[in-house]
Amino acid sequence: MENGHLLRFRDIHDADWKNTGHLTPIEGMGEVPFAIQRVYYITGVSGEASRGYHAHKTLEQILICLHGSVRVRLQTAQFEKEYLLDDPFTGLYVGQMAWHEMYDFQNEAVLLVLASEHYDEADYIRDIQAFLKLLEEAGE
Ligand code: T46
Repeated sequence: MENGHLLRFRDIHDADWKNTGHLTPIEGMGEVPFAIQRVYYITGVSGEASRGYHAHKTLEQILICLHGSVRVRLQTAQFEKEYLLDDPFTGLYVGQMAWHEMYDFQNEAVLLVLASEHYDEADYIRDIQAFLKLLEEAGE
């Protein structure tokens, strides 16, 4: 799957959905193209704050905004793009070598992340210059 790909998840509901709501199933190696090894979520971020500012060497992740909204900037060898995540039925694929920044958290945003590996600080590239150098060395 390409960095920046937007996945659309199922919205299971009945005719009385305004009362009974929605159910969205997500299975590893199903809707998500990897076995899910870790789940975490980010809450309580103010609209002025931002997070991320790193890339991963091998990790694959899907970002889903369950409540509120958040903007995500992705930078890869191929493109630089901003995404607005504002519904629980859309997932943003962030794979290897994608610099990502999350900002403009609104309306008590809840950002859920499904990850392909357990947490490993050695997989992070936290220095933008080092990230750009790696892209250059890879000839991308
Ligand atoms: C991404 C966004 C959405 C852990 O101990 N376990 C974990 O699973 C994670 C993700 C983090 N941590 C520790 C490591 C740091 O001491 O929590 C602290 C903050 O982690 P990080 O700098 O990774 O947080 P964010 O919000 O900047 O970024 C994270 C993911 O790393 C990132 O890939 O997509 O959330």
